[in-house]
Amino acid sequence: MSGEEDIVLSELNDDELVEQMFDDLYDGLKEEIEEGVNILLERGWAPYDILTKALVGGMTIVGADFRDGILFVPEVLLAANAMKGGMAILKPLLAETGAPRVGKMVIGTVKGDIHDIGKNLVSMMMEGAGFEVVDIGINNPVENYLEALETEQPDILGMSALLTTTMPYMKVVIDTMVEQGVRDDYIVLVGGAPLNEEFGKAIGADAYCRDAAVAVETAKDFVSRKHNQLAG
Ligand code: B1M
Repeated sequence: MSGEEDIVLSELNDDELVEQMFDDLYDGLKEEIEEGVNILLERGWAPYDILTKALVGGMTIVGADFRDGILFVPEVLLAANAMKGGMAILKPLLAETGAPRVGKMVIGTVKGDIHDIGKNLVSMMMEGAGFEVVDIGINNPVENYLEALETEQPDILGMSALLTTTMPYMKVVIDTMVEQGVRDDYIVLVGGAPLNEEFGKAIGADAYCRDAAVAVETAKDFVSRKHNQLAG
């Protein structure tokens, strides 16, 4: 361990630096993660590559050890905090593409669930692709979703859930939209690690999105179809 204190991030080559960032994320070292992100940017890495290869890559390792009981909630919170530090640097860069507004999305994590990293990533990528995003945060009861839809009038409703115990709540939201006669006014996209395509279909969503990149592609696809329908 003692040797690690001497590591100078800027002296590592790209592969070594990404490896080191995995370790730093694991150890919840926010400042080191921010420094690593800045170094990769200076070296000409695309913001999206830094996000997926260094940050999401590192979080995957954290997730596996959390599952296996090697890491516990406090450590994972620190890792999440370090990841957010890196994401904050990348956010404006991902949004900087100057793409014209292609649509609007309201997104939130469902009731009982406080995981927000994946949702935040989806929001960032959607903004980068030219969508206006209204993020209603975590732990949202159905009322919050309905209120945001009414106020914001988006094209898309996005819902995120990371727990097998909270994902069924997405159906509560969709069923309530059906009851109130507003389901077909919106494109409903759902995502989160425990979901799959079958689940998305079963609860009546328009699509399940495996990751943030798929969310962007799916959103673009549905919005252009909606606009074509309106034009026709
Ligand atoms: Co939690 N947690 N956690 N956790 N946590 C998981 C989800 C878990 C799989 C870990 C494990 O056991 N391996 C497990 C769930 C098991 C299950 O349900 N079967 C779990 C558990 C059990 C818990 C607690 C119950 C632990 C406890 O207290 N005993 C507790 C629950 C709290 C609650 O919500 N009520 C809990 C707490 C926490 C922390 C607070 C410590 C922290 C969250 C911090 C935060 O988010 N601010 C945390 C974390 C960090 C994780 C893991 C390690 C990482 C999640 C993450 O951020 N991944 C996670 C393990 C894992 O998933 N491998 C785990 C990175 C992120 C980029 O990926 O979120 O999948 P993801 O998002 C992706 C896609 O899924 C998709 O795009 C994203 C980007 O590509 N996507 C969407 C997500 N949402 C979308 C919405 C869309 C479209 C795509 O809408 C259009």
